[in-house]
Amino acid sequence: MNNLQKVPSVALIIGSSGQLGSELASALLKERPDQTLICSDLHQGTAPDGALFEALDVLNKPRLEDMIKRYGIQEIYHLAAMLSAKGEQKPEMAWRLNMEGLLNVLDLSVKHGVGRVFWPSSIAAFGPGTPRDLVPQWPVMDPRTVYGISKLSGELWCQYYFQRFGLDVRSLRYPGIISWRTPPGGGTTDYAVEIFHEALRTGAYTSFLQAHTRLPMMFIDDAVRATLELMRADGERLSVRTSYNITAMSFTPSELAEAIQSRLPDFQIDYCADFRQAIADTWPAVIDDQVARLDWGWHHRYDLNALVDEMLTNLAAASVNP
Ligand code: AKB
Repeated sequence: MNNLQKVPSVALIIGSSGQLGSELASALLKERPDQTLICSDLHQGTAPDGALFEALDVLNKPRLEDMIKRYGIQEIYHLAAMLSAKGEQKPEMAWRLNMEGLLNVLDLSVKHGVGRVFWPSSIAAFGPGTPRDLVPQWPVMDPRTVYGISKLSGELWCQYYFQRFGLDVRSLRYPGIISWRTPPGGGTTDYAVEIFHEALRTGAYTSFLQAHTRLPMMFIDDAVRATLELMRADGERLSVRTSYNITAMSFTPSELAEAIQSRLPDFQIDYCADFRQAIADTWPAVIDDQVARLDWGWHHRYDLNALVDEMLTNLAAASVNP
């Protein structure tokens, strides 16, 4: 079987207007230009050339079912979720969207024979009982946010659907994702994107996390590539059916600011921690992703310096040619 034949020809992204979904759509089309790709999000949005767009609330199960049947969906990327910081402000809504949305996707995938499902977990699934440094694949997991609880529960549901119904559902525990095209929305790691916009716009940034808060992070290109590599990996090689640890780098706001200052010497940072500090304090600093490296060959390409170069170069170019 050649590589193209391994890629399903009808795929659905749920949450395609978000930080990851928007870039994943382009990557999927590049991988298989002749596929039918349906992008969907809560509100009417756009899809890259070659893809279709349908408005979809993942909590509307009949509508999701209709789309799966109508298009003959073979692969689903279910990315719609409420992130950690926003979830603490709307806990009931976060739980409902994150859990009921996932259960709708899992249930309908079994019912209609969807071949493969991707669902993202997060470092938010860890908690204060998890080792802070070099978190192994199977540590204590005691999340303290609604988002984190939904991620841990979701991981177990994914494993349950795999074991009980044979649904080929795959998952990654993303660290903070840093992108320049589409911003994140409502996370604790969002400072690491905002800082670049403000560095170029005003030359100064006030971080909502303290200077020495170290968190795991990844550049968007690595996150998209990891997703596709996991989805194309031989299922026999996957020893984890909850969610794989993956990482690329860990840094603090002050280390990120220094890296920006080495390119923009006038850049100023100060610190005014808000409620997101308490969330970050329950998350680990460094992740051990050797199981992903062994099982399906994961390796990151972007370290802190490469990330800062990409962000500043691309954001500066985008502000000249919006
Ligand atoms: C968040 O900060 O909530 C997300 C995440 C780490 O899952 N970026």
